[in-house]
Parts: sequence; structure tokens; C-alpha cells
Amino acid sequence: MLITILTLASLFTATNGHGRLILPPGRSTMWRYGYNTPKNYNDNQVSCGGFYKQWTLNKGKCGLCGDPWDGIRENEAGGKYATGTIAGNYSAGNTMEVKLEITASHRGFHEFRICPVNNPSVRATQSCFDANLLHQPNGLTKFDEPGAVGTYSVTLVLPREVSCTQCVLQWKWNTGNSHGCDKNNTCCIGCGPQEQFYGCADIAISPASGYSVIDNHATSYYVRNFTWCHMFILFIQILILNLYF
Ligand SMILES: [Cu+2]
Repeated sequence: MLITILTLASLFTATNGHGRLILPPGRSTMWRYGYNTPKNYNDNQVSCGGFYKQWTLNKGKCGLCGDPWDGIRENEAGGKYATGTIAGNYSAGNTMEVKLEITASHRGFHEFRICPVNNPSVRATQSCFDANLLHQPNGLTKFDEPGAVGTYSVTLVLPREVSCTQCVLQWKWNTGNSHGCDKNNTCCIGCGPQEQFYGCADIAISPASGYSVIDNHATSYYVRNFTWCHMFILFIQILILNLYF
């Protein structure tokens, strides 16, 4: 009986994944998208070793890419999944689209940070990530978990001043489905320590060239308008000039 319970429990744990970074695919997830990188079949559960390990044993600490704080950093430079393979190319000052696959809804919020390392064998640091907390075009840095299993797109604005041959994009999902208490003793579902999921992807960001994405849009819009509208006005002006002079 005990064996049965333990087997069921381990089965539940094994299938109890929660989410992964699929665009750009994270280091543990790239193999699913045609990259010849090591396979992490539990890439939807890179969660600091789980709630108990993170919050009870490690006092909330976690590896920067979701590995257990006290364990092997398989997803950080030097680790088996951190091959340095570039999973996406972007431009500074432009937007980038990030996709998440949520395999179990857990509420809470997602955050994204980048660190220009320019060397796949050097580990990123949290202070480097924190200096580049990305925001969405609406200004928000937090993307709320929509509350259902599925694939979600988040648009992020890349800072104009950050370019790199290799940056690490850090995805952090702070879930919000457990009851807990904040430091100021507010208690609620979603308050206090929560299960966290991470994903790191290697990306390249080319330097900003001239215009930001908004300027580019304005420019192309103007050019389009010029062709159709300004040509017409020009034509009318020529007509008027011809009529009167
Ligand atoms: Cu969970």
C-alpha cells in the first residue's frame, strides 16, 4: 500500500509541470525546437527545486536560471543545458515577442530581464539582470498569468542602450495560488512565498540603428502617406499653379 502511494506520488510529481519559455526557447527547452542541445524533459518544472527546497531549505534562494540554490547549476554557464546556443536575434530599442507555455495555471506574474554577458562560459548575475528589467509597451513590467493553461505572447521593449553578441534573457514566474503572508503580515492567496519557475535563453541583440520601433513605424507610415496622399496634393498644387500662372 505504501509503495502504491509513493509510486502515485512520484507519478504526480513527474507530471506536475507548470510552464516553459518557448520563444525564444530557453536553454532547457531548445531541443524541442530543432536545436541539437541536451534534452531536459522536465523543462516545464525548472522551479528552484520546488517550494519546500526553495523556501524551507534554501530560505527563498534560487539559481538565476531556476536550478536549486544548493544544487548543480545545470541551466547556468558551465551547466549542461547552457551551451551558449543563440535562440533568437533582436535589435536594441525594438520590441521582442516572448512566448510562454503554461502547462498548469498557477496565477501570479511573469517578469523578464536581460543581462549582456557576451561570453557563454561566464555566469550572469542577478544585479545585471535587475539593471535590465524589461517592460511591455504599456509600461508594465509584470505580465499577469492569465489563469488558464495555454500559450501566451508577451511583447517586451528592448532598451536602446543594450546590445550584445550573447545576452541572457531571464524569465521568472512568481506564481500566486498558495496562501501565505507578506512581511507586513497581510495574508492572502498569492501573498508571501510562492512557487517560482525560471527559464533562461541565450539571445543576441544588435545595436540600435537610428530609429526606435515607434519612429520606424512613424517613418514608414509617413512614407506610405506620402505616396498616396502627398502625391495627390502635389498634383493638385501643380494643377492650381498651371491654372493661375
Ligand atoms: Cu505548482
